[in-house]
Amino acid sequence: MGTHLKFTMAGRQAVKAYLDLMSQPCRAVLIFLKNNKIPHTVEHIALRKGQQNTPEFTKLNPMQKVPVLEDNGFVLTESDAILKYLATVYNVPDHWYPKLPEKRARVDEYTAWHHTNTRLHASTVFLHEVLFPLMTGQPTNPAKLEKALSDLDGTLDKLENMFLKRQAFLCGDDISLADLLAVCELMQPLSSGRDILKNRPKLLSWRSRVQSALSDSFDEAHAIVYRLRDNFTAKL
Ligand SMILES: N[C@@H](CCC(=O)N[C@@H](CS)C(=O)NCC(=O)O)C(=O)O
Repeated sequence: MGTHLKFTMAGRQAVKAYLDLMSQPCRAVLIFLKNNKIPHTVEHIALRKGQQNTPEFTKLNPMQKVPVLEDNGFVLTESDAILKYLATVYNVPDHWYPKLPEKRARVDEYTAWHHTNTRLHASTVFLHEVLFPLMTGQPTNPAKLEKALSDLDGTLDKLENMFLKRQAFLCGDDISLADLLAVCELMQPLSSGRDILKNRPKLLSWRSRVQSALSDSFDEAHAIVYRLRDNFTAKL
């Protein structure tokens, strides 16, 4: 560790995050660490090089997935759990993961739903349009993309008509972990130049609010998505 060793004012050692910024949940973790000035170091795990499958990384996370957080020997996987752990251990503003049971339950309600809805459907669009063609050299399968887009539409409807129906952010009047996890997923299809929120004014203004609440850390973490988009659209 040596020069990487850092201590917070409370005497905590800097946490170590294993990340690949092409991964949506990894971006959420990095944005949260930066935004809340939580002392951390980043270990880059390049998924495209299969670095998640090395014996060393497999020992850390037998699931062979990122993100992983290491805090003084305590190893934690799953972005949702990582964010909630960080919010609980560090003195972050309450709006991220409110202590009031009803407010906290609203965040938990969204994050429980998130993985099989927002994450599943936005990432399926990305897989069909960007990742599979890159990996196989085969063009996008239009029928599969169509189905993925239609599933995603159902999720976007629910985000607008349920979560954002009466409030500025997904779980209340201020930004929470829910918005962070959601925005990172909804940005992923932009890698091909596809802005899935284009015709959705309610979600577009939500994204602007989230983006301004996150300030520079949002664009820094998404630089890789913007680069991919620029390369992808230049080829068209
Ligand atoms: N539910 C997990 C998902 C983790 C996950 O699927 N990570 C992907 C990148 S987004 C990964 O590491 N994939 C590598 C692989 O499957 O080989 C979370 O939210 O942290």
